[in-house]
Amino acid sequence: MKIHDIKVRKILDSRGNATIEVELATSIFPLFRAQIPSGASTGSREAKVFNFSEAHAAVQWIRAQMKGKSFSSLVALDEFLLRLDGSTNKNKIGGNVALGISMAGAKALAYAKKIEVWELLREEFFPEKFVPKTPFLFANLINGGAHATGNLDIQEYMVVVKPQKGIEEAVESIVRFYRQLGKRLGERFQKLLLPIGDEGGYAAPFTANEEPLEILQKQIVEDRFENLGIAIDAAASYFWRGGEYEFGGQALDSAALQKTYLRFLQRIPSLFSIEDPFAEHDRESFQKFATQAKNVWIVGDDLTTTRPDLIQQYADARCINAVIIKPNQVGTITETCRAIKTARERNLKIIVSHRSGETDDHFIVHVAKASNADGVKFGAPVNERAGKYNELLRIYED
Ligand code: 2PG
Ligand code: MG
Repeated sequence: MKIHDIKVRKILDSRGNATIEVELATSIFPLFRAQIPSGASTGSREAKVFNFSEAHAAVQWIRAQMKGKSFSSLVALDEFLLRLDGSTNKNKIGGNVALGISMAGAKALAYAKKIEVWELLREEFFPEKFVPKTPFLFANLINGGAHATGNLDIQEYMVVVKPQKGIEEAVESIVRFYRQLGKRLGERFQKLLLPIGDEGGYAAPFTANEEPLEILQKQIVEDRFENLGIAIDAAASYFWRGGEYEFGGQALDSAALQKTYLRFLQRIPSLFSIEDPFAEHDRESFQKFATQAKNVWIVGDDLTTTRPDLIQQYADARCINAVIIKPNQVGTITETCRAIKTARERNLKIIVSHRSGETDDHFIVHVAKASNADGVKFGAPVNERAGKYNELLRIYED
């Protein structure tokens, strides 16, 4: 595949904020496009995000270097980009620009081979044999923290389907749960219309961080949802106030916050996974918590930012046993897949995730399928997020 031209345009994400779309013209006929999502609660070690004018300038320069070059694999294309950049955080070419070219390149290469994108990724990065699985479906149904107005410090309250009969049934139970939750919350807060957060989850006027957990647990039991669990993303860097955590209107030290989580785990039997329970620099608390909380997924996100070196470091220090994978945190699909491999070699659970500012591009579902991920994490199954569920239904169909 030979690169003829690269273009970047300004588009909107699901929050109505500007993001970019990269368009690749190659020796293969159609144009290949990739859209880049954006985060609200970002880890400090994520790849640099260029604004549109920076992205435009970067693309002019990259185009001059890549025009007329041929690539027969995604690794070769991404390695070329990595050499052009030469930094750890895509300072020079921008993580969003690099990812756009990488994703559009993957689409072009798959098209040329007449295969699906996930098949291309599997061939290049995950050729080993495995028993294919339907991933756990993490759906963020109650939004707090940086994703909503309201009093919740915890950013995400997720319901998790552990599929038993395949993808269609899994998606169907999320939809049913979401609708019934809306009804329950409407009655509880006596509102016809509930406020909605950035990821389509409800953002009702809860008064305590524990309240949504109790409501979700109650609904699982009373409405007899089988195979459902609960997960939270604390995104704790966002309530860290230089020395203490501001949580539920109180200033807590790390030990007190840890105790709070242990109490949640004891009182909410379906809760099995906690993402970013502590701020990204609070490594010791992750370690202590991991020894105390048994059979719990302790998930790194802002902590690890999809970087193979950080995943290795925190897995080896036993801070985490699961990891969030978001391609735009690191900046190319090759690095994303290497991050997954690093995590898998250390027996971490792998959850491929969307961002709070999403686009129509469903590439992450292909990353999940190619790598046989343990979980996928999306928002509520409505509006702009429905497309991710639809891509799941398509490519995980039996
Ligand atoms: C997270 C994500 C996705 P953001 O923290 O896990 O839900 O949020 O994209 O704002 O970083
Ligand atoms: Mg997170």
